[in-house]
Amino acid sequence: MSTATASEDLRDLVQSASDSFARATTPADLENAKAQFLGKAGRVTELMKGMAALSVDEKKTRGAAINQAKQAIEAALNARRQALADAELERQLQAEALDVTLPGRARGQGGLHPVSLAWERIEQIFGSMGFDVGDGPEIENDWFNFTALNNPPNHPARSMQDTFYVDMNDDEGHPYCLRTHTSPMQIRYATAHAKRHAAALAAGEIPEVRVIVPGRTYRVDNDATHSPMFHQVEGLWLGENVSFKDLKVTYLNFCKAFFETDDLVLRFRPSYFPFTEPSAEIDIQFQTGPLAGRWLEVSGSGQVHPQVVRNMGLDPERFIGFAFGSGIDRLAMLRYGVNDLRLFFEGDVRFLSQFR
Ligand code: 2U9
Repeated sequence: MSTATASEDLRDLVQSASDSFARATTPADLENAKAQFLGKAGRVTELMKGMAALSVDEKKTRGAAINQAKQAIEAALNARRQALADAELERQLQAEALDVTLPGRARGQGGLHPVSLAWERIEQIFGSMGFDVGDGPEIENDWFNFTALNNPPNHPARSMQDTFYVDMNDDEGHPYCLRTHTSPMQIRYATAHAKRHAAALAAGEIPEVRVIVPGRTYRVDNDATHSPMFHQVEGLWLGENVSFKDLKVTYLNFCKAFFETDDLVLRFRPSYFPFTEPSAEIDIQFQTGPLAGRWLEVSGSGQVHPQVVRNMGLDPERFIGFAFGSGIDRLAMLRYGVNDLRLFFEGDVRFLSQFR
């Protein structure tokens, strides 16, 4: 074999390796191609083995030439590896590319539920008249939900028909229930403020209790005007000389602010509640607008029963005042012109989106 032929051979080998590497389009292809040339049974190893029969001088020249070819093949391999890695990176960048010129995906705008809107307005309006806002448990015991509020032991309100009972008894052996009104919280509120009251009394003052309690309440009831879960706001104002006149002024001012009109009148109709004496239903009549001329019942009310004042740990000879209870859902229906209570609880976006 002449030297010229031998080095031509090697050039062909390098060329053939480069071509083979160029045809590889994945790293796996490329590793296979590498094995054919640089592997244990590869063409370069074969050439090395073929040197066994050569003379020492020939081995030197031939060995150096093969080494040179091997280095060229390795350089071609590395270049191809780099090219494939670059291409892969480019492919990933393309796949993950963001088109910042695309229009954004619109997110539907949410809003408060009409009952929440009414609830917030109620807190704001009574807050401006000096009322604190109370908040308490929705699962109550018999004392706070019934007894403290002067409900006789066999009062129908306690019956299974009206009240959701919880399968667990309190210390007195009475079952817990879902509160049927927010009044139990007024009892809790007054009890929690007993120290403040005692301190004021010791200083020769009569402290006030002036609080509203908005919240969820529960009764076994379900039709167009009743829902098993509904919302109430109850107010309580006790002091030295808080009278029915204060009730009338307070509730009238509330209505004017809540309904955003001065064109309305109130009417008090005698009624009965165990926790108030005397008691009255409050009706309102708008003088203008779509509801004008009709008497609409909006609240129960009354002077707090002396026994209930006593049950709050206060002396009924010193503390007198009024309480009222209104349905927030009903107030919201009147305020926003909704004719079916059930619309509030169905979660239909077509209905709810009208209030945002
Ligand atoms: C205490 C003492 C008395 C709250 C009152 C009513 C009258 C009343 C109903 C109206 C519609 C409930 O949502 S409704 O079904 N409520 O008629 N509530 S007086 O009286 C109290 C509250 C707390 C300590």
